[in-house]
This record gives sequence, C-alpha cells and structure tokens, in this order.
Amino acid sequence: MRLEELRIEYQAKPIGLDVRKPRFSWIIASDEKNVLQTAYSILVTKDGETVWNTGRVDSNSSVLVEYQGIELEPCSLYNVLVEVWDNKGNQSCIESYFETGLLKGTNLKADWITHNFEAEEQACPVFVKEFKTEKEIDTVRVYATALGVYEIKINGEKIGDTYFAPGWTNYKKRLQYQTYKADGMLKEDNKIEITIGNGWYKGIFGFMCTPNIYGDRVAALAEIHINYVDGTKEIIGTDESWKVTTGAIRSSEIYMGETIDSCYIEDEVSDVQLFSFDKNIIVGQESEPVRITERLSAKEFIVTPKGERLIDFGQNITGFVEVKVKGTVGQKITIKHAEVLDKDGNFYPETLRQAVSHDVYICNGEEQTFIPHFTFHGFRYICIEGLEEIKLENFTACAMHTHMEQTGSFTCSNPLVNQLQSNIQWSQRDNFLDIPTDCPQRDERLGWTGDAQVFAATAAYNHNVALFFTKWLRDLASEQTKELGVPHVIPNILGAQEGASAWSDAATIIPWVIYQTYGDVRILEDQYESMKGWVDFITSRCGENGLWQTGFQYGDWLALDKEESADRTGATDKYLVANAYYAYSTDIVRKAAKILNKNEDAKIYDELYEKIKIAFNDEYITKTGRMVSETQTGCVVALHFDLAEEKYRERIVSALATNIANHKNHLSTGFVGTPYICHALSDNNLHDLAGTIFLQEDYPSWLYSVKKGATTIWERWNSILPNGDFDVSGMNSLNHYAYGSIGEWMYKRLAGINALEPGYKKILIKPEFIKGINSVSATFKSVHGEIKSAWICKDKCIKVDIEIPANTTAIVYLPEQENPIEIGSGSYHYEYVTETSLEKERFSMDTKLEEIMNEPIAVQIFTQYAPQMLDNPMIKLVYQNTLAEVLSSAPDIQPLFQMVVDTLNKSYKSE
Ligand code: RAM
Repeated sequence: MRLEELRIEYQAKPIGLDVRKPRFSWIIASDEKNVLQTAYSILVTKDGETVWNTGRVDSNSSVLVEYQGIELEPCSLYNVLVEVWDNKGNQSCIESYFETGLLKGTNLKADWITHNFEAEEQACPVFVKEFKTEKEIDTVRVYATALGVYEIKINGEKIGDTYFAPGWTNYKKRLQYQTYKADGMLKEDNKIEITIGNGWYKGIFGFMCTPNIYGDRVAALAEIHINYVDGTKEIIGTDESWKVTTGAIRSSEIYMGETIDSCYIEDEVSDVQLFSFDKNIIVGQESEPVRITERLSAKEFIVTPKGERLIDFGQNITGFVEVKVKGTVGQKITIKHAEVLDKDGNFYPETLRQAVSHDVYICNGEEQTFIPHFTFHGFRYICIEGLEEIKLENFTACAMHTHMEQTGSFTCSNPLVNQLQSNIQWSQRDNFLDIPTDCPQRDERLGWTGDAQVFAATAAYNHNVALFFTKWLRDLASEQTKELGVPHVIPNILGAQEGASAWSDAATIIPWVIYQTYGDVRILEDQYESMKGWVDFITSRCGENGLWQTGFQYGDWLALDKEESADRTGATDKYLVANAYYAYSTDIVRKAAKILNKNEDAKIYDELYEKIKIAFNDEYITKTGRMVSETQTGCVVALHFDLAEEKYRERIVSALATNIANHKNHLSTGFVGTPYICHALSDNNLHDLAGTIFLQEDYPSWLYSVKKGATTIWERWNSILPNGDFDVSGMNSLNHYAYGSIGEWMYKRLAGINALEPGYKKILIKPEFIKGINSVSATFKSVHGEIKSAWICKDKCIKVDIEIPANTTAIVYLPEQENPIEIGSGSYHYEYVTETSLEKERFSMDTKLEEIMNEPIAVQIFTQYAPQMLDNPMIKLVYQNTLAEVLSSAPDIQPLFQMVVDTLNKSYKSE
C-alpha cells in the first residue's frame, strides 16, 4: 500500500493559501484487493515545531480532513506528514507542505497607486520601482493585486506563468490577490514593473460594450517580501515613491484585442497618485489560476476565395496566437480571429458580434516573438495582414483557461461520439476562464448562471471544478439579494433584475454537484444561506396556490418547439419549468439542511417541498395524468425531478415517447430539457430510445454538429444550417457548453460511473448498452482515486474491466446480467457470453447481411454506394466495421442497391 497523492485544499503544495482551516486529502494505492483505510494520523509542523498532531485516529476518512491545530500564521511554511494504516496490516506515509498567504487583505500594508493620465490615453500604465538589495537573499515572495488585469516583471522577466490576475470577481465586494514565488529573480540593482490592462474592471464589456463598469481608473497594490539569509526581512511595497509611465502595450481590451508597438520609446515618467480602495474586501486567490495549458501548431495555410490569408489551427480554442517574426522597423502586422469559415471558405468573424478581436504588432526590425497580455479570443482561424511570407512554424495557438486538473476521459467505438466528447471537453476548457462563461468569443463572455448550472455535473466529470466553483459561488452569494434573488450573470454587470428559474438555481444546484462529486461539506456550509435565500426568494414570489407564476423567465431557452412562443423560450409553459426548479431547489435545500444538522430548517423545507409537489400536480398534470405542456421538456422535468405522482408517470413517459416519435426520434429541447432528456428516458425503461436520439446524426442532434465539422459545442442545434448557411439571429456562438451537458449521461449511463455516496466513497458501476456502440472505455479520477469502467461486446462475448480505488467499495451491475455484485477496491475483469439485445440485433442483422453479401453483385453495390449507405443509420450501425473490407470497384446498379437497402430497413423495423 502506498499513498500516491497528498492534497491540501485540492492542491499539491499550494503557496499563498488563504484558508484558515485547510483540508487534507490523500489517495491510497495498493496492489491488493479490498483495501480500506483503518486509521490515519496527521502531523503539521512549522519550523520544526508541532502545530497539529492528530495522533492515530481510527477512521476511514481520507478526503478533506479539516485542520484543527493552532491558528495558522500568515506567510509561513507548514510541513505536513500523513500516515495511514489499512485493513491488510500495511502502513504508509506521505509528506507535503503548504505556505500560507496573507490571511487578511488588510495585512497588505502597501498603498494603492494609480496614474494621472489624460482620459483619452489608451496605453497600459506601467508602474515602476527601482531599488537595491545589499544582503544575501534567501526567498522572495510577491503579493499583488490590481484594479484591472496585471503582469509584474522583475528585472525584465515576468513573474509566474499565469494570466488575467486578479481574476474576475464582484469587485465591489471581493478582490483577489495573488502570491508569486520570485526566488532568484532579484539582483543588486532591481527594477520592478507592474503593467495594468483594463480587463473586466475598466474595460469595455457587456452587450452595449460599456466601459468603466467598476471604475474609470486602474490601480496597483503589491508587496515584494525579501527574506534575507541572515533572518531579516524587507518589504518593498507600492507607495508614493513609485513612478508611472506607458510602455509598448498601446491599447488592450478583452473584446477588442491588443496593440503592441515595439518601436515605442518609453514615455515620460511621472509620479504616481495614491488611490483609495477598501482592503477589507481583498481575499487570496481561490481557484487555480489561468494558464496556457496547450500549444497548438498551425495546421494549414489557406488563401480564401476573397484572397484573405489564413491559418487554420484545427481546433476552436480560447487564448491567443504567438507570432514569431522578423519585420522591418515599423512594420504593422494584424492578426484577426474567427471561429469558422463560411460555406465558400471565406473568413467569417460574424459570430464575434461587436468583439473586434484584432491583435496588432509593430515590429522593431529584429527577431521577435509577440503575444498579447491582457486579451483573449475565441477562434480556430486567424487572418494575417501586413506580412509577406507566412511560415506555419512561426504561428502557435496558445489555449488558456483556469488550470483545472483533468479528471475524466471517455472513448467508445463510435468515432463521432468521441469527437463529441472532445468537443464537450474543449468547450469546457474554452469557457472556464476564471469564471464559467457562456461563450469565449463574442461581445458577451459573461458568467451566465443557467449555462453553468446545466453543465456543472458534466464539468465535474471532465475536470476537478471544486475550487473553480467555490470561487464563483462566493461571488454569486455576494451578488444575491433578498429583494431580487440571484442575478442571471455572475459577476453581475447586467444590472438589477429579478432572478429567473434554471438560471438562478445555480445557487442550489452547483453546490450540490460539488458536494456529491467531492464529498465537500464545506461548500454546503458556505453556500447554505445563499441556497436557502434563493428558495425563499421564490416562495416570496408565489401566489396563493403556492406556485411561482409571475415575472420574467427564460423557459426552455432556445428549444426548437417554439410554435407557441414568438421568443426564444420554447413551447413549454415557462412557469411549469419555474415550479419544477422551485421543487428541485427546495429538495436540495432540505437535503443540505439535514447534512448540516439544521433540523428546524430540514423540517420547514421538507414540508415546503411536499406542498410544491402537490401544487405542481394540481396545476400542471390533469387528474388523468396528462401534462399541461406535453412537450419533451415538460415531460422530462416532471419525470426527472420526480414531481409527477406515481400513478401519472406511465402516461407521462408514453407522452414523452410519442412526442419524440412525432419529431422522428429527435429531440426538440432547449437549455432546460437537453441535460435531462436522456436521463429521463433511461430511468423509465426507454434507454434504447435515449440511445437513438443520442446517436442521431441529422439535425437536430448532438452528432449533427460533429458531422458539420464542429470542434466545440454550438449554442444552437442549427448554428450552421444543413445547407452551410449560418443562423443569423444575431446570437450564434460555436462555443457554448450548455448542450455539452449530455456528457453526464455518457459517463453515468454508457460508461456506468456513478457516485452512491458523496465523493465516490461508494461507487455504482452500471454500464448500459445502446445500439450503435459496441465498446466504451471511461475513467474518472475521484477524490479517492481513479475509477475505470470499460466494456466491449463482440463476437457474442461481453468483456468488462473495472477499477475501483482503495478505501472505496462498489456495486456493479454487469451489462445484460440480473444481479448486482458487491466489490472492494482493485482491478476486475469479467467475461461472459450472453444473448444480449445488442448482440441479438447485431447477429440477426449480420446473418441477413451475410445472405445478401453472398450475392457477388452485392459487394459491388456496397462499394459503389458506400457513402450513401453510411448515411443510413441502420446500415452503418451494423456494417460500419466490415464495410471497409468489402469495398472494391462496382458498376452502377441502382435497382438492386435499392432492394438491399429496403431489405435492411425492413428487417430492422420488424425487429
Ligand atoms: C445568451 C447567452 C447564454 C444564455 C442567455 C439567456 O445571451 O449566451 O447562453 O444563458 O442568453
């Protein structure tokens, strides 16, 4: 047995940790089976002195064990030693450390400084300080923040590898500072430069491209802590002695792009001005920082029909392009960005709306490498102007986002589904840039609560999002009011507006997802008032019937069944949706109350929940079990949120199936129905139908966009129309993760990876086959360690491979087998022969195919018509693996081909 990982507040060896009671988690690995922890001990020391020693504690907890020692001191290094005993008589230990941050914003003694430039000055101010050090230096830490986004250089070199600090928070209530290790960067003569871009604080933002949203002046606050070898310490902080100038960055806006003039000779240097801004609201960095996490090389150089000169990076990303160039002095190079080309192959930046997204570089005659500093773009293509010779190797796309750890992987036998998974993962990375944005490219990039809410469960499979959401949920709570509830975007720059269902429910649903995924009770404690406050807000809006039926709602946003509504809210009764979420949020609050031992509340919200359910049934389901909105989403929420009385369920399930059949086995759902439709079907004995709509390849479906070449998830089912035209509603992003929320169903139902207890302390493995996929392999790195589920169904044989981490147990339902198996940790392989439904279908179809294939002419037909036949889902399903083998040349025999297709279709229908 060995301890593989020791995390402190989810992080390995954090510095600048600003948590007073950090929590420790460790991962146990073992070659033995059925391993459980029986005891642990934790020893925390500072300068060799013990500050916390648990001694041996008989416990199986290995996740988020809270520090209970002497109060932590700021800017101090703590060593941690964890020892673990297991039920097999083994013992093992692991060491790590953490360094505290300032623990209080007011511990920053430096002054806020700003400039006094003319209002029309666009260039980024650079705050400068020169100083000498005389003694031998041990360690150097920099604690810094800004109003705007900043970068610090020490002696010409950037400190840290992060971007967009201090991040986007509700600056009126919360501002993060960052801690940097700057060991070895100081010399005898030193120059510190802090450059500040407008960022979210002062930059142009929102639908109206409004400037100065939080303030009209950027400012800096920083301290350089120099610890000398002789034990003394010196702090160089921002104060009146600093100077300010402008540098090469002549303008920078997140939406608009950046202009760097490397010929620019430093301006005059002027005195800084002191600035006042509340230090009490300053908190330590709460989530992982934004970094460049992948560098993509240029795939192709394209000259478009219009003559534009483009580079294709093959993937829609968020970030920017690094350009290597040797231009002439003053040569101006412009890099324009777009997600897509139009159907004629021309550059199509329309999806950016008013976000100009141009980076402009002015060369100085030498070999140079340009990147922008304070802007990011959503793009796959760039258009280059002002450069004669374009060499692919001089252009690298840098993908950037909050540096979350990847925790999930999913692959299967269907390449289109694999591309879908890739698209979901990319849209998550592209949109988890400090806050969860709706899209990363256009004049929006806002923290839409609804989008984040519907996607959170999928997000938590793909990446560890605990810290990311911890930070954002604090902003959510800080923006919430009793009068208006929870805003639609967080941070809220859209102004005062009452909360809306499915959007504002992020307040309850996301903490619940984090609790379930990581076993994190603290998030429930921290968010409890906010969760409860949201439900109370809804209650305050309810009429006498106990239902919320007034005010603005997004409904089933962008649903296709909009015949009854002129706007974008879909056909499902908006208030039906609102009350379904009211019940769901109340259900979460009552469960949270129980977990937190708030017994009074638990009772209150239990009763409220029951009342809402009754009221919902009275209002939205007739006495004979008919839904008032018999739309897909109407049925889905009644089923998935478990609202419909038992006796009505069957009818609602069949109404859902009928509706789907009326849509030729396609979905018609929007933001609300889409995440749940496949769950609702799978949970109600219609898993096959879930599989059918999931694997549709024509509009509207998930795989439609894949077949249209998407590399990220689109905002609309038809962002690109079948004829190659674009949706022209003025709201058409090709990088919106909301519909990627199907990912949760893929992990849960196709791979079968589920948590039975929070934090996956107890696991359910229950993969279920669908026609069209004959193997799946998925992994999920839980807080207890990696879970694996893989299956393959081939040649009448089913093989299943499962891995269960130490200190957990699992219940396994093998596909097509009746009885569950209980297992402990370890690797398991199962192999069995069964007449599965999938197999039955496969083999009966194979036999029919074989008969047909015995006709020599058939071989030729398949060859000739292979592409058309691939468009027939049934033929493709059965035949995709063998088709390639029989391809050779063939003459045109249309009637016989038709006969083959008809036979196949008929035989499928009669199944
Ligand atoms: C659009 C956003 C987002 C959605 C809102 C209601 O502007 O892109 O996806 O949540 O509308």
